[in-house]
Amino acid sequence: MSDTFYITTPIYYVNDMPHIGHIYTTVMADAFARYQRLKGKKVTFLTGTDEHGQKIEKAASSQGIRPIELADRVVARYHDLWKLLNISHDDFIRTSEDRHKKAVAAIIERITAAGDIYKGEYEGWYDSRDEAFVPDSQVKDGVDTESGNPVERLSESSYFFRLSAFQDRLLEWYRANPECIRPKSRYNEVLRFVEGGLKDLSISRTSLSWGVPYPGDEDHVVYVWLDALTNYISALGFGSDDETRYDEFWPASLHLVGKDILRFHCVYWPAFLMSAGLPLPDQVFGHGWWLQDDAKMSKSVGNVVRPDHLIHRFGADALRFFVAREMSFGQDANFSDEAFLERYNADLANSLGNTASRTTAMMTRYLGGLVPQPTDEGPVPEAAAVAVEKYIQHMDALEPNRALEAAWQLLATIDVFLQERQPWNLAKNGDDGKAELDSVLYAALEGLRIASILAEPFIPGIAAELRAQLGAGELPLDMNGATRWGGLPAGTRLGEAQPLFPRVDIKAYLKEAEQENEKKAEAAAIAAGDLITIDDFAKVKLKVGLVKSAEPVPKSKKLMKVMVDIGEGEPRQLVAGIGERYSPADLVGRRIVVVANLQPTKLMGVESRGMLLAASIDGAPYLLSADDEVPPGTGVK
Ligand code: ME8
Repeated sequence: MSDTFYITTPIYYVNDMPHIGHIYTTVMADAFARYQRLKGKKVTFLTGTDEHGQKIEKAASSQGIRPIELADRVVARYHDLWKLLNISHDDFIRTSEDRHKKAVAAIIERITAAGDIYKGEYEGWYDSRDEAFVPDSQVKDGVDTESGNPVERLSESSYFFRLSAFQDRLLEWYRANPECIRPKSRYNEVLRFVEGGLKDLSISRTSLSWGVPYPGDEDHVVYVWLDALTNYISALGFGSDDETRYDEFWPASLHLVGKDILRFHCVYWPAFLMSAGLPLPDQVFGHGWWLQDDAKMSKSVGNVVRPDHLIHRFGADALRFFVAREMSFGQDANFSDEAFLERYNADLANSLGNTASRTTAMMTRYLGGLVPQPTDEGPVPEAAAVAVEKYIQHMDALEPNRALEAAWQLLATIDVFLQERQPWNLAKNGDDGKAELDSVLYAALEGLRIASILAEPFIPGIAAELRAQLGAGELPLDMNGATRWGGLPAGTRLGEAQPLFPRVDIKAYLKEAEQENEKKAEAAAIAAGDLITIDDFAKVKLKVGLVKSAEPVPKSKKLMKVMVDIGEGEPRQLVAGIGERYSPADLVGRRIVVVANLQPTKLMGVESRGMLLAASIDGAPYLLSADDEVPPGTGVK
């Protein structure tokens, strides 16, 4: 078995800010990378950004900046986010880097030499306003359904990759390597697709300038997928003067991707590599989709998705844990605050946090914080051995949620064991209870130490904190440390105890989340341009009016009939809901502000030909007034 492990995430587009989906893939890749390091593998973990193409060019121009400026901005966001989430990538590749361009040129040279590239005409739907081709799937009745622009059938010169010639070789590869695509359902999907036949692939554009220049033909740039997929070898120095890392780490052990881009990774990429005479990746895993309820529903309690907020409030590890534990790897899952909070309280605050804090508190109280010498640790060593074995099996089989389940079974065993043995009672029995007390607390400590190793790939920050609290901070951190019971030496002094995950009041949190979300929605509506123009405002004719007379509308508590001089000769009759705060005597002689061009209406059978303006405090009206020197009928702007 190889002693290296090379894992990659997709490189993310820079026309969009990172969101929960990008976080998910990267966190899972990080967990696998960390796990392989614990096993002693030499790991390279790569992530990065996909910066070329029309979408990015367009997004940049709509913001009035150059594509590279947009890319720099979004890349900075990714760097910050990965730091915040404790992502342990070894490299970050950007397709705008020279090392990448060199690798793209090198792979194209090899594919060309193999005779798999020819020049032809690419025909498609062209949007002349945006100066770009639009995918067939996006066109309906001669219109681009995304931009609304008209499109026309056009063709341009393009280089093509002879993908059609690779059908048999690809099918052979899939059949000889039934694990090369996972999960199984996706393997079958890809197989069916390729069995259906393959079309040659356009790999260059002349209608685009933001891309890797096509080697030897400056009219063309390399079209997106050949450019993007090559990142996996360009980061290893392929095509550079020094290919040692490429030689050491290629082929990749695992390309982790979302199911949306499986086909590119399982059809195009292996075909490019075959043509170039390069080894194929060991495995591509297409994970499922995080779903969230639509924006409207997200306002309702429990469906507010706010990863930034969750990280800020509960810490990176809580979010990392949730996404890893909640989603069955490979399937879709729904993201909701409610599910997050429930798991947080049950698995983190309770199973992990509470078991740890009870153990360390008893250690301090009964044993002065010094790790005791055990004699009989009960069922915990066996439970630990089982948990570790299952954990390793599931991690190796890419079932991270099940690996976590196994680790948490160990925590449950410790919890039940403490309940049964009741160290608080043993402590009361003086010397008689001492040997058992020592053993029980040792078992809990050692079980927690092992659990902290299993948890490390998923919650590295808290796992380190827990190890420090257990006095295990200096012990080597690797899987051997998990498989060996008794790693925590007697006499070790425990670190300072701190709560790991304080419990959350779910109801209060959700209420607060909902309120914040409403505020955000309002702000977003304003930001999105839900503003009125000065012309909109000018439609409302406001005038200063002098109240001539006022009387209550019969049978109404609130309504008042008011006659107002607004400079029209005859006073206007208005009906206003101000009777509870103002009497007729308060009103007569007052200068108020009136909406003069409101459609007339009837209130309690009385005609009202306008509206007066009042501030409203909890529904109670406070009239707006004008200074005495303003003549009735003066316009208000
Ligand atoms: O496709 N649930 O970049 P991209 C789970 N640049 N994962 C999700 C997700 C969701 N709702 N949304 C996104 C690209 N993802 C290309 C890739 S690779 C050579 C080029 C994750 O920014 C998932 O991993 O659109 C998906 O494959 C990826 O983000 C797409 O990121």
